Amino acid sequence: RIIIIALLLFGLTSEVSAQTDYQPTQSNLEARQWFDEAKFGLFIHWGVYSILGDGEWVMNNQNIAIDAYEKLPSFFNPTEFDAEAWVKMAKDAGMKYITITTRHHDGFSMFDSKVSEYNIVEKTPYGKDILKQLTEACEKEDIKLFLYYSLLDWHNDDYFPRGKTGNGIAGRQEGDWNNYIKFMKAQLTELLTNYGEIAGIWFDGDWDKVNADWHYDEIYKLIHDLQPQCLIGNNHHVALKPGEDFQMFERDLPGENKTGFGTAASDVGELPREVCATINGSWGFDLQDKTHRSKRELVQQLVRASGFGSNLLLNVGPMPNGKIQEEHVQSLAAIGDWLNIHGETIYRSKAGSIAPTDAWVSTQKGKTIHLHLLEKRPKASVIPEFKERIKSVKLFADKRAVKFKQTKAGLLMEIPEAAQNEIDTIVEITLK
Ligand code: JFZ
Repeated sequence: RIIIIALLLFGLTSEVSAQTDYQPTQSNLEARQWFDEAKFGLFIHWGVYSILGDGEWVMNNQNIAIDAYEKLPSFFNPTEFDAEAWVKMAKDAGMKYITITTRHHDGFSMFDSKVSEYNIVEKTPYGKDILKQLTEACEKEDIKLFLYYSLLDWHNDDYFPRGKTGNGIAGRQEGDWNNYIKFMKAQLTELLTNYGEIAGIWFDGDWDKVNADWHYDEIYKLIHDLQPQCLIGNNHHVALKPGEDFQMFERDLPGENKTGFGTAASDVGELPREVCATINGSWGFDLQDKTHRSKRELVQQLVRASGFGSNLLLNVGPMPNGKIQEEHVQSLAAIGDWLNIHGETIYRSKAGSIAPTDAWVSTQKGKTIHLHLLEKRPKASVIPEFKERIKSVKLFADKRAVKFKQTKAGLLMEIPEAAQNEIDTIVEITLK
């Protein structure tokens, strides 16, 4: 009897926080596999904050009162917005999916919502549903669409009590948390009902109220009931919770913690992985940010992510007119050029058996290992602790044979300096 009571108690308590009995459907497992092989996606941070050109946190950072911020939508008129152009840009960059902010922390819905008037159709002179346009363009171009959805909300009265952020924003004094949960469920239902197949929901903001009851059990179940294949991810920087289908790492490689909110190595799970990153220093459009990273850095980040068995979700913050800034368009085109030639070593690969270091990572497909040397090195290269039996070693670029020797020290290779590349020297090792 004691055992039965214990089991009952366990069943009851474990169900309050997550979708504990979650069994992914076949379609979900297939979607996970597709995602795992996709390797590269476009993140889009776009909202009424873009008008101010000071990032997506501007409401919080400038302590803009709710009633003042509410004037912003009346200035949002992206007459240059062209969904197809965005999707084509992503496709030409070698990206397989897009993740767009449907509602960021400012609480403004960038889609047609019947449960909140505070949305793009109701409140902007533009008056059209950009999400609808984007879903149609994605479908046409065979690009999958993920929806970023903020749990944290600086505008909704029912997001109360406030969390770590937004406390300088004048406005609301009280609210009903359960009502807020109900509201999110209603919006997620709209998103998963009115826009065709959605590849995933990308949650963010959990970290604002670490001990809040987000009702993930109901929310995750709702999503999987509406669209079983829909992949759920949550930018909460802790170990995976039941009901989630992939794990995300913000500005950090899996297991790294360079940003201070990275994920501990012990929290890295076995589900598909995704690293998200910016081209300059900002997610939302930032008029003054000139810190655009070079082609070398961006390609290397994609390669490193692959070497950690992870996708890279690379961000652009479109301008208020609907265009994407030229520097970022060019960066994406440059990565696309690189992938056109080297994509075979990235797409559908797994993390390779050669452990990553600062100087290299490896990707692998069956018996073929691609060793990516990310720094030029002396002619003779050593990969320590390499014990597998080798059939051949070649340069990926021209398939020229590489002289190699296997000794106690590891794998010794001779790669002439002239054959080495600034961005990535790829060595193709075929195992016996
Ligand atoms: C979050 C958002 O706040 C940000 O605007 C952007 O959307 C990014 C992709 O995700 O970034 C975070 C995440 C976690 C913390 C801070 C910002 N944190 O733990 O303090």
